[in-house]
Amino acid sequence: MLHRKLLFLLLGLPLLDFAQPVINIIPKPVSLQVNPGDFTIDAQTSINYPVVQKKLQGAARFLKAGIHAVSGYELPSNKSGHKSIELSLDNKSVHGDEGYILQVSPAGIVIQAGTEAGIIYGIQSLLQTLPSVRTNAVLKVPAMEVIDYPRFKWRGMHLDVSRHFFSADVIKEYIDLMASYKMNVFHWHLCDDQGWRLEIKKYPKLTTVGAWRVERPGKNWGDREPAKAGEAANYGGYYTQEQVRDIIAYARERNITIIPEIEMPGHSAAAIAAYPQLSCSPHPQMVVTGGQYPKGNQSNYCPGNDSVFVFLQNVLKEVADLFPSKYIHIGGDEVDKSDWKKCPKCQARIKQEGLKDENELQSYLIRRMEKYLLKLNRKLVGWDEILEGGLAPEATVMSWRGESGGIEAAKMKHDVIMTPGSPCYFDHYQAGPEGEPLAIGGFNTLHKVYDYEPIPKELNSDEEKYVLGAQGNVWTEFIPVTEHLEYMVLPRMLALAEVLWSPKGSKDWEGFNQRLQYHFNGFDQKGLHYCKGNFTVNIKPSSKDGKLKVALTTEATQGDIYYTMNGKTPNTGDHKYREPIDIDSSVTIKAVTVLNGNVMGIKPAEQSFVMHKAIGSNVTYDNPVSKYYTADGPNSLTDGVRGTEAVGKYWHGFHAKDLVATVDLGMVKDIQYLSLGCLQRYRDWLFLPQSVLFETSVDGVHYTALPIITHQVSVNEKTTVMHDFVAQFSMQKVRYIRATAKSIGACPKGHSGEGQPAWIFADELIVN
Ligand code: TNX
Repeated sequence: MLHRKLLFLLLGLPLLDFAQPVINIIPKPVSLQVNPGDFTIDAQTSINYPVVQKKLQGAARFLKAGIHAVSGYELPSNKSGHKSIELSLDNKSVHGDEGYILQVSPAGIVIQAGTEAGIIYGIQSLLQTLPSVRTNAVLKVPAMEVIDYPRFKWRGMHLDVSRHFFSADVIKEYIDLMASYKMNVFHWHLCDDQGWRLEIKKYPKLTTVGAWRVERPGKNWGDREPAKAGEAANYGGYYTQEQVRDIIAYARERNITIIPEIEMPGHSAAAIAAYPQLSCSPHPQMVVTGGQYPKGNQSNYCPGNDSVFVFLQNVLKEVADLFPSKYIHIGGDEVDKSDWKKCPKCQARIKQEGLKDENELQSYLIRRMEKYLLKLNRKLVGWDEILEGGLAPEATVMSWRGESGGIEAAKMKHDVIMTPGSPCYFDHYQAGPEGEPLAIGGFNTLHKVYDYEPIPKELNSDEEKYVLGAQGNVWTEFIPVTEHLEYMVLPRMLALAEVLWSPKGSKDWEGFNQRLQYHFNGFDQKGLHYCKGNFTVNIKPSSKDGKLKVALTTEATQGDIYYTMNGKTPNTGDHKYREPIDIDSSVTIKAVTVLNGNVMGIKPAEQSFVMHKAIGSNVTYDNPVSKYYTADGPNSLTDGVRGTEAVGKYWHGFHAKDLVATVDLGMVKDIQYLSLGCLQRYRDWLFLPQSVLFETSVDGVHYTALPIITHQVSVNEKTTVMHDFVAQFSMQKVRYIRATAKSIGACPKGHSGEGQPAWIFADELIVN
């Protein structure tokens, strides 16, 4: 831009602004051409469609409501004598079932498609050129021609309403959000161990009993102790069939198909609480309160029992009567089959049907369900565990434990929906994770989602057609409220929408970032919660020639990074980051991204460095460090980079064992200070060691022990504690240091891992 201006000034030519209006449509259209001029929608603009095309009434209503929401206008329909927005189903050249053409010129707007769905998508694109909320702005739409259609036909979002319940209104909000970004499948996870959420007329107890559980306010999922006999249930809810019908109609108007999931044979403890005779050993049980299951709790239906099949078929019949979708999801994941091993009825079934084992018993159940669903003219979808023990003949597989289940199924010529935990689980962290609300774990950033390619390399061109698309999954163990739900979905769903809609070759992270700003603005105006986490600064240390440097980067392609080295919260008055920073003394770096004068991200990134006499020294361990927590390499204890509040960063983890580390300083040095930093984080099973012993040596053979160091932090302390075990002594000559951190052994009484091995997390071993 500057160059052009300079050129014009030098040539003495008038300065013309050729800047084109920016169109921010997400997902990016297949083809978008901006033309000169624009069209203004005013209160008289008429929404026109051929009267014979009755199907367009819904779309016209949808457009009218969309314009009303941002302007207050009540646009007339089919009124002559004024400029118009024409909707038309006549165009046969539009691509596919969901494609559309949107033409805007100063004379008017035309949206053409082969189907009502395409018209809806044309409208969604049009709405994304307008303000997001009611303003007094002139509704000026840039002249353009958009030709658009999706890459995949399954563009899904899932929502678990069992672990936490969300009202019918929230479901509609979720559907609206999906529809804005042209997602078209809503996978509704309606039941699980912690609550049954769908009214079934034939089995009223599913909701009078199964929809309600004892709440443990303020307790994290894994810490919620099971319900005691007689305790009153006080959390829950369900959808009546009438509400469901209303939601289905609402979704249909937005081209969203709802796929209901009725989990079986596992994850069914809520149904069993309502009807204990459905399990292998019927005895009363209460709906599960969270991540802890009381002893003897039954989560599985008994496939040895014929009346279980009667029940499941009756339920599926009502579900199929209610939901018009071709697909019905029957779950099938994570079945602990040990109860079946002990159950005489299950064992008799295995014998009688000539099954090999309990895996085949699960397949037997799934196949029977598939047969029944086919009779109802429906198709079965299940999680990838339905592959174990043999796949039902026409089943569609949802691949969640990575992509291998999906690959296997596609090679067997079965349809597949990709939803691998990484990056399709939107219950995982997306930023920090420091500063983010507590999540189940994992780390799926916006960029990671944007980079996702649903067709695995392992599939050839014949096989890849079995990949119908992909889906973002939102499990809600850690997501109790709507604001949090919005935050987990926004903006990752927008990235997935672009992955699933836009042509593979047109991916454009930079452009996506730019377009995203319009949508962030809209979320702000609508009061929607979202994560600005891709602006969080990543502080990345690296050492070169024994010198420590740090690079500051962000996923977001916009904004400038500012940082401090004096402990203060950074802002635009501080250092602007230009190149990697040399670290030559102990310091804490804090950094933020600033865009248009606003500090972005969720929390300033922060990293401490500590310079000491063991930097770069080799560390050897008597008990190996866990392969899951290797930090940034074998010498993490002596790299000068301190562990942070995030478990994954710079800590070495030891499971069920003491930490015994020997550091070789390479030469004899004068020292008078030793410390070992450790982390306690109750909910992650990390506990401070009960004590730390330092021993020093000159020759690596004869060691002298310093006094044992203990601490005062309770094992029941639930807030995160970073504690340094410090020894100070008169100057000694030392080359070798041995640190022994004694594990507490097992997780304490009352902890969700009571009696099971605790972890030690350590960093840094400071020598001075
Ligand atoms: C695994 S994904 C599950 C769910 C949990 C989820 C948490 C799947 C088929 N089963 O029951 O909610 O992990 O991320």
